[in-house]
Amino acid sequence: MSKSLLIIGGGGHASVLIDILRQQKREIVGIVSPQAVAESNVFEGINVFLKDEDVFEFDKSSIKLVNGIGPMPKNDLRAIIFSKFKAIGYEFETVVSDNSIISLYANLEEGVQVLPGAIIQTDALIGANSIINSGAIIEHGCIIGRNNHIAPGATLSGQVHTRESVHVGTGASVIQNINIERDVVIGAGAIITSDVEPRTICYPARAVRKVIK
Ligand code: JB2
Repeated sequence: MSKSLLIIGGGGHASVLIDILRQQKREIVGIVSPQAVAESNVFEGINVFLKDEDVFEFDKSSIKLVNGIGPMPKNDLRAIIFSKFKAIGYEFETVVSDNSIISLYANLEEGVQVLPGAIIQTDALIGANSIINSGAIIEHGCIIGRNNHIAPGATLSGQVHTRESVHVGTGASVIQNINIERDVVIGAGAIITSDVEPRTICYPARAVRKVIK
């Protein structure tokens, strides 16, 4: 039987995960959020705990955690939460929307989250604690590192390899066989056609504006 779930974080990303989990009839025992939970009917009726230490009220063997903190460039909180509770012995649930399409021959590591409309093709590997956000496409043979965020609508063509803590922004496109090193941020809408060095920000090309005479 599936274990009950405790959600870490109570913002927009957590609301999307809870919606998926409720549709799958999973039991949610609470949310841990130091700030007030976001205004959304999704959170109605769920117990809220205010401190990360409140997680210890739940036995490691009886629940799984869901990492509801969204990753933001230059903010490691999501990765810190994952490694902190893993080190203590808690497990993280892998959350996969019923409205995503995942090849039978793809592999997802612990704590991966695949949101509605995402497609993950054959032989892709998604590293622990990474998010494949709504409508993103991960083509065949891609290897996605740990703690990545592939934002809504981004497309990674075949055999793209991202290392740890990469953020691919909304609607960005990466052509096939590209290597993206760790801590890279690909800006929303950028088109990547060559390998990217570690700790690089890739800005999208700006449209040149000219008044028509
Ligand atoms: O130390 C903490 C902590 N710090 C902030 N421990 C715990 N347990 N929770 C923490 N939080 C919680 O993170 C706040 O209480 C708040 O509920 C949540 C942050 O919510 P916010 O709506 O600001 O962001 P988000 O993480 O849900 O979503 C971000 O990432 C998504 C992928 C946003 O950028 C979204 O737009 C994006 N879709």
